[in-house]
Amino acid sequence: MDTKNLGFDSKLIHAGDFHDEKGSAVTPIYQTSTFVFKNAQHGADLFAGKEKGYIYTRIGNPTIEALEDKLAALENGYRGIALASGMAAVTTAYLAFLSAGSHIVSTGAVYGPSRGVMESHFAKFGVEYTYIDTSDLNAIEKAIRPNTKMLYLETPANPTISLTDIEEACKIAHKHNVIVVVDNTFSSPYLQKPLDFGADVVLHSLTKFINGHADIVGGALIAKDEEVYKNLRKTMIYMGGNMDPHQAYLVARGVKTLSLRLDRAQESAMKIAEYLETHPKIEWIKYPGLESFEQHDLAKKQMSGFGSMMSFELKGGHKAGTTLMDNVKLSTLAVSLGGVETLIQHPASMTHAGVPENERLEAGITDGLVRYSVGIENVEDLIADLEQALEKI
Ligand code: LCS
Repeated sequence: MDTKNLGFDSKLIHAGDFHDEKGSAVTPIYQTSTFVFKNAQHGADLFAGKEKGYIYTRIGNPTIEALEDKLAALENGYRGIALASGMAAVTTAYLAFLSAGSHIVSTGAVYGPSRGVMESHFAKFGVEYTYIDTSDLNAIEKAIRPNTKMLYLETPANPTISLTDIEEACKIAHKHNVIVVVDNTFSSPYLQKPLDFGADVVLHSLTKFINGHADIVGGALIAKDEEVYKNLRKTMIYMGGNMDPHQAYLVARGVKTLSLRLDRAQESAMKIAEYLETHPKIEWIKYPGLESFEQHDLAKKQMSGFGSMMSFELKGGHKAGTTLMDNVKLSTLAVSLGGVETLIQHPASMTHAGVPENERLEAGITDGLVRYSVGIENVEDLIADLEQALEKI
């Protein structure tokens, strides 16, 4: 169905989906590793790109392609690529555009392994890196060198919630012919569309808001144009980080309620942030919807909602944080985020434990920082849960 002129919610339901010849109402799962050629010439034509069709699931599969087309439609992109995990998307993007002697400038407070794989593996192959606070546009300009090939942004960043002005950062990067990749995991296309602000590639951990039900791991890359797409697709095919058809089916099912889930979650997040902001045991809280959030205006400029992710530090630092996490009952103590259930975790000892301490602190990931991903439970229950756990501190 041509969904080009439809609204976002209609695209969530219909973009990319198809009915097969047997009349399935939803896109069926093509759980097959390989596809039958009609004859030798047909096989040769498919390989030569003379005919459109399917060859082998690592290269392409109808169920996976349906999801890729949906994601591309949601992000206003040219085409999408679905991958086995968010990290497969990260490493595929690095591999596609970086090589020995090239340089990447990246947000310091990115998801730990996105930084870890650069410092431990890509560096081995001669890729140079600079991690900075990309919310400071001057710092981006200063960090770019003649060999810089990629500006990698995560906004809001995991777990500091700091924002980068995508439009302005893209202007700086493009002046120097630097490609811009934006990890849009924390917002999802419902709240932020980086390609509309000039980004070249959007990256997702589909594990989070897009799937939304904490039951699969997946990733995606959405390209702004054909040239970028072809490079990414070829890299994915060679690297082998493809998604599985059953995984694609689950993501395509989960994403249909993205706007409904996020509307509820962000409404609750605002109430919880307001509750925590005035709580005597809270040292500070970062939530883009709060007037006190230093980048509140930037959030209003590039996001259509403030999301459901927040981070806060308790008075009493790490010890107070662990007491809170050990005493919550309704909020689940687990990593990951963006699901229907509320999750709480401690980045310094969990998701960002692999980042060296000095670099972690420099990126604003303090020892007592607690990350909270608001789900869709009743907000009164969530606040009551926090209240009883805060009393234990
Ligand atoms: N990008 C961001 C912003 C993420 O938060 C994550 C995972 C990834 C990429 C990697 O995606 P994955 O391979 O896990 O699908 N973030 C996690 C987190 O904060 N807790 O557990 C995983």
